[in-house]
This record gives sequence, C-alpha cells and structure tokens, in this order.
Amino acid sequence: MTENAAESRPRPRVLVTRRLPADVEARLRTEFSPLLYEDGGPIGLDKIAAEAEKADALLITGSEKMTGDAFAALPKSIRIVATLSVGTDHIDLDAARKLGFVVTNTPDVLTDATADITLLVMLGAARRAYEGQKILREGRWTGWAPTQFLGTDLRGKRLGVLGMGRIGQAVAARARAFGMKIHYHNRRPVAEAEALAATYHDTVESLLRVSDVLSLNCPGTPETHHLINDRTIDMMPPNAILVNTARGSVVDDEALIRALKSGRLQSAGLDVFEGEPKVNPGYFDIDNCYILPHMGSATVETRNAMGFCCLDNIAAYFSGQEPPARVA
Ligand code: 8YV
Repeated sequence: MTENAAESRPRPRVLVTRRLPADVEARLRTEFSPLLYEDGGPIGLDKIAAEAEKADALLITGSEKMTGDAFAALPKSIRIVATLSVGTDHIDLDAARKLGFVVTNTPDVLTDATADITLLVMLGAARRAYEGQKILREGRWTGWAPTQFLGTDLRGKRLGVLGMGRIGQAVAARARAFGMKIHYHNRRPVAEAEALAATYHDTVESLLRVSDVLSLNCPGTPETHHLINDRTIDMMPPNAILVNTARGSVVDDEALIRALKSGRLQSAGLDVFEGEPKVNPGYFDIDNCYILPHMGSATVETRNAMGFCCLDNIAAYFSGQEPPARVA
C-alpha cells in the first residue's frame, strides 16, 4: 500500500478500558480514533458491550474477564481484542476463535521487568526485608546487632524454576549472577537451559524436592490451579522459599499461609494473588512474606512497550497484516 492510501484509510476506532501511560495515549490519539475513559476505569463488561458499537478494536487489560458470554455480547464492529498483558488467563481464547475475534497479547516486552521483580521478592523473602522495613518505619529499631534479621544467602542455593518460558529463563539468568544453581520443570526441555547450566526435571514433584527456592513462572491455567498446596509444599526441602510472580491461582493461599505460620516454609515472596485485587488477609498477619500488589511489569519503559505492542498489533490487523503477537 502507498503512503497516501495508508493516510486515506479511516483510523481504527479503539475502545480502551483503562487509562494508559501518557506516551501510549499520545500515540493512540495520533494514529487511531480512541475512546478513552477519563476516570481510569476499569469499565464493566456491560459498558464495554454498549460502547463497543462505536469501535473497531478493543484494548483491554488483565482486569477485564473476557468470558465466552463477554465475547458473545460484543457488537460485530469489533474485530480484534488486544490485551495489555502477556497472560491470557482472563480471556476465553476458544470462544474468541469460535466467534471470529482476533486476540493479541504483549509477549517479550515485559520479560525483563517481571524477572527483575522476581529477584526483588526473592531477595525480600530471603533477607527478611519486610521485617526490617516495618521495625525501622515504626521507630522500633534499637540498633545493629550480630544476630538481628538473619536471613538466607541465595548463593549456593538451588533455584527451581517452574515454567521455563521467556520469564523463567530471564529469572534463571539473573539468579545465576547471584550464585544460584538452576533446576527447572517445563513441559519439554528447552535449548536455552544449556547456557544456564540448568538441570531439567520431567515432573513437578522432582523439581520441588530440590528447590531451596521455588520460582513460579508458569501460566495460570486449569492444570496449574493450586499446583502449590499442602501436598506439594510438603515435598520441598526444609526452610524452602516460595516465589510467585506468575499467577495467584497457582497457589492455594490457605496452604501457603499454614506453611509460613508453622515454619514448614521459611518465607515467601509474592507479587500476585488469587482473586486480585482481594488478597487473603492471612498474609497480612505474618512477617515472613514479602508481598507486592502485582507490580511485575510496572515500569514506565515496560508499560509503554506493552501499550505500543497492543497498538502495533491493532495497526497490523487493520492494514491487512498478521498481528505479530496474535494468540487467537
Ligand atoms: C500486567 C501481567 O501488568 O502481563 C501480564 O500477564 O501479569 C502484568 O504484568 C497485568 O496483567 C495488567 O494487564
């Protein structure tokens, strides 16, 4: 297509369910006809269905649950749904395919930020960062002492990576720099594991038995729902640390809280929770968990890149090309 033809084509109308970073909204206004909700959203599914009549594309986030019914309620004008997330557990992809919607996500661009925050919560859990912060902020610190706040070194510990995709590999690479030995479980061994000197385990159970620190980096699916429970926690070495920056649904919160309270697990570092934004209040009463409110991809650079990725996918679709991050 010539530049002139591209210029004369009507701009795709994009219904955006949440406020996005300024640079992303600026590009939306320049290259698309956006419908933006100034109050920051999230707008409910009823409103999406009603407003979507005026749009050709829908830009959603992980907060919008796109069930089969939600897709069925969308008007025919909508051709593509772009989610500002790599995870697609909030989207019924089969229903989207059956009903003829294209769906895209945002892979790659959030790998580093999510791997970074995994090391943050891992260190926070291993080094008792919450306890230190709390005592300091409450004015209760009486001074340095040789036996105070003693945590655990990461160096020499075995890191079990459950789910050796892009983020799992980036976590492993960082953990190697901290002197950890990498073990992993994945549906299949991955070629990249060799450069990480990572040992493959063909079952989850085998991985759990060697994981001094376990990092969950698998998607939230029916198969991984409550994969971490009383039974599987019991397979882990004494004093193990659990880290979850993937999806809250992978962990049975009650089982984890029990294990943290009893000392079966040393500590946990969590960035995600089942049923967000609700969080099991049991986590608030214990000191040996370092918790963050789903901040894995929350950097300016990464959220911009995620937004641009959504826009690239929508633009590709409406210029007759295959969207680069198409998942349905
Ligand atoms: C997103 C995430 O920020 O991309 C994902 O799958 O979990 C987060 O990094 C969140 O889903 C917002 O849509």
